[in-house]
Formats: sequence, C-alpha cells, structure tokens
Amino acid sequence: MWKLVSCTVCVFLTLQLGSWSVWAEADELEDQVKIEVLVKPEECSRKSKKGDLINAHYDGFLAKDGSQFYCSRSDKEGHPQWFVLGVGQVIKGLDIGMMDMCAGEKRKLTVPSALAFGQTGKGPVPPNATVVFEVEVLSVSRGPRSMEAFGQIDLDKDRSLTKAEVKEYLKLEYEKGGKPRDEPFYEKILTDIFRKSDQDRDGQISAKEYNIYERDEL
Ligand SMILES: *[C@@H]1O[C@H](CO)[C@@H](O)[C@H](O)[C@H]1NC(C)=O
Ligand SMILES: [Ca+2]
Ligand SMILES: [Ca+2]
Repeated sequence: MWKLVSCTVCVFLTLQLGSWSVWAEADELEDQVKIEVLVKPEECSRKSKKGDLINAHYDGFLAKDGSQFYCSRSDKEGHPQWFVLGVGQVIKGLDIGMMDMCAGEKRKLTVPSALAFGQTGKGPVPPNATVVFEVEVLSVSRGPRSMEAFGQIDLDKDRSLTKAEVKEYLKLEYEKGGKPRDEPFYEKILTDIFRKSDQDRDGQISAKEYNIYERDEL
C-alpha cells in the first residue's frame, strides 16, 4: 500500500503548474482510469503485465486543486519504488493504469476515488477524492513468482491457496520429477511454506502473499 504518511516532503505541497483545470475536468470518469501517455519510448522489448516486478517513480496529486500528496522522487532519498503489478500491492487505479507500459514510458493517470482511496480517503487524501498520478516506469521484469504457477495451484480458482491445494501441487511436482515422497515430508514442507507465506495467518496464501514472499518449492 502507499506509504502516504512517510512522504513528509510533499504532503500538502501545492505545485503551481497551471494544468489543474484539465485534470479537474477528468472527474466525470467514475469507475475507470483515464490514461494519457506522456512519453513513449521507441524501443520496447517488454510491456508490463500482471505479476511483473515494476520499478517506477510516481507523483500523486489531488485532481481538485493539484496539491501534491505523494512523491517518490524525494521520499526515501528519491529511490524509485518496487512493486508487483496487478496483485493489490498498490491502489487499484495503478494496477489498472500501469498495464502494458514499457521501461522509459511516462503516463498521467486520472483515478476516481473508487479505484484510489475510496470514501474514507487516506492521510492527506480526503474522502471521495479523484487523484492524479504521474508515473514513470524505469524497469519491467518477471515477478518474483509467476502468476501462471499461482493459477495452476489454485484449483478452485478463488485466488487463494489452501494447504490442500498446495499439497496437491507439491505431490504432482515431486511425482513428475520421479521422486514421490511420504506424508510427513509434505506436511513438513507445508508447515514451512505457510509459516513464511501466510502473513495474516488465515490459513490461506493470497495472491499478494504469494508474490511477496519467495519460496523455492512453489
Ligand atoms: C462520499 O461519497 C459517498 C457516495 O456517493 C457519499 O455517501 C458520502 O457522503 C461521501 N463522503 C463525503 C465525505 O463526501
Ligand atoms: Ca483456492
Ligand atoms: Ca493468508
């Protein structure tokens, strides 16, 4: 999630850019992200897709008055942010608006509150606020784990992995490799996997948990 609180430099800082009226007009879009490509590199070997690891800068503004509430260029000593695309590590509007981007591409994304910080808002972002992000993608690479594998393990397709599903997958993998194992072996691995990956301890590994916490067996 966005670490709004830690962005001390930019919070409440209002930029004088003169383009706010344009942004404010985008308020009409209630449930979709408005995407404007600002810079498109000529060379593009890989376009971002769900599950990819993205390295990007982003600046966040309120559409209403253009005040800036987030800037990754000055926060954390200006290091760009890393996140996995399309799995809920960032607000929905960015997961949607940053698909199919190339390294070097810049976009302006106008995101309605429903796909941003909602009816409650967050930190300096008031309730029901349309926000604008200026994003610059620096690199696009394969995510820490492939979402294809997640889909294979998730037998009932509820986007969450139970112990039974993971066990089934492990058995298949070991059998494929010609090395079936006994029950205690699988139980031990399962316990280990869930201890590391099931961060909220609800007995399931969500897509987000799966992507963040690496585990070689999966
Ligand atoms: C936000 O929008 C919802 C739905 O339109 C509305 O019920 C609510 O009162 C609004 N909240 C504020 C603070 O304007
Ligand atoms: Ca499942
Ligand atoms: Ca969990």
